[in-house]
Amino acid sequence: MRELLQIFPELRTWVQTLDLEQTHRLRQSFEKIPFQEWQALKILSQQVFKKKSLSAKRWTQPPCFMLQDRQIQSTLWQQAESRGMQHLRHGKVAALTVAGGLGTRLSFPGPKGLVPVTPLKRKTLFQVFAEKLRAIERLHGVRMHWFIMTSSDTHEATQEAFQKNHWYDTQYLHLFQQGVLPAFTMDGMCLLTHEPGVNYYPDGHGGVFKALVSTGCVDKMSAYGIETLSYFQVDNPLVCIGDCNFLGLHLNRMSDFSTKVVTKTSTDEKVGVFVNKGDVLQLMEYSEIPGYLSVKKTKDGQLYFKLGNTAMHLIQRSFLEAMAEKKLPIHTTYKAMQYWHPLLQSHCSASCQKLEYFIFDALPFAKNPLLLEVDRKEEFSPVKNGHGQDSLDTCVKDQINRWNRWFANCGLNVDLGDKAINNAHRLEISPLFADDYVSFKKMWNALVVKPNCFENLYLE
Ligand code: UD2
Repeated sequence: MRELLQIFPELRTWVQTLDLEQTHRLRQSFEKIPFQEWQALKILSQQVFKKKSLSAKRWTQPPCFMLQDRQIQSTLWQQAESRGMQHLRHGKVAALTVAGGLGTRLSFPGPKGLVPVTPLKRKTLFQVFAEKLRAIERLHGVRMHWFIMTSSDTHEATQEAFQKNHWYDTQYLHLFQQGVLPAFTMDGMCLLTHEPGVNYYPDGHGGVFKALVSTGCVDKMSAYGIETLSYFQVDNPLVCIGDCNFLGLHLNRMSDFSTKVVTKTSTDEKVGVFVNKGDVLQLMEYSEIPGYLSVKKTKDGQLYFKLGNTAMHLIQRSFLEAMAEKKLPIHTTYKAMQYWHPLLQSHCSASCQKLEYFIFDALPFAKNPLLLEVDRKEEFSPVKNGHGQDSLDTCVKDQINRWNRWFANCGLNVDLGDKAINNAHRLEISPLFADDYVSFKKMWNALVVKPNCFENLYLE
């Protein structure tokens, strides 16, 4: 404890009140993190609100395969699809979901993956993803391994839910826990528990690299012959997990790390944006980009930095492995947290410093990173907030709109009028029936008996 008290002298008085067993427990708790790392974290925690000087003068718009390029470069687009399909059908692709977050912002008591999101069947996000993966098996004749990163907050409940509901074949399901980081008060004291011990928190989705290696998941991927991971966040039920066009472009580019982007809807949309710093592609998180850059416009009045991060990536396994050795920057966010105050000898709640790694800080190390613009209406409607933007309401409405559009594109008269769009319980199409318009059209046309009423229609 002596060295630790050199880093945290504010604990000295309190530690003297502890008996041998308590002191041993506290030391063990601190030893989860190497001593050198504690020194670095302490220094970081004392740089509160120190804005990093961002020299943005060489920041430019990065190249991106935009929606209109699908027509302009249609041969490339089709060739990419067949290459991606081969890769997927040879079992070289697995799914990787980051699901360490709770549904707190939705006032949901458990893991976000257990939030019911579909309009009629109230399927959870995990069930929707499982059906998407089973649909890939039906379409391509290949069973996809699914790696799910959980955290100390979500692991048990997630594991229990999959065991109870049998959403996915356990032989192809791999849950692994991410690492942890401490948190600090605004004056640099690490948050403790009354046990006594250190309060640890999930280390951010950037913890995925180390966690995949330390839990042996990367070795499993290698043994299964998996070369590419289709990475997505647990909050977006519109994700297209087995996107062959995206896969083909990623492979053609020989990219380590590719991302789907959507054009930002407004300057205050809470998505990070891609920038080129010199010729290095990086992501500026919405909470960290300087205000004047987030509102910068082009001559024709469009946002200059408009390519929003959907957090849908294709990542090479070899790159995941390499990144586990790298030191990623630690990001600090400020949030109300509970902790035991050793000097006041009481429980406190105050705004504290939460530390996280971000996966997209791996971008500067990635070879040939690719950006692909996608249609937000078809692929991106995350559930983050209780109300307003990116809420359960907007997500249910976007799912209904998407399915109505498929019917309308097939020339079916589904004029459900405004009532339907506002009434979120009108129809639902399981990914097992179709997970995109092309397969919907094929499946619908193949239906011998076609339902003629869409009220509460469910197709599976
Ligand atoms: C994220 C991106 C934002 C944009 C948006 C798209 C960050 C910091 N911001 O915003 O730029 O791409 O998504 O929807 O990523 N998670 C873990 N473990 C952790 C922390 C998070 O698994 O320790 C997961 C969490 O379950 C969620 C995802 O990562 O699915 C992103 O969570 P967030 O709340 O950190 O970021 P968010 O959604 O505000």
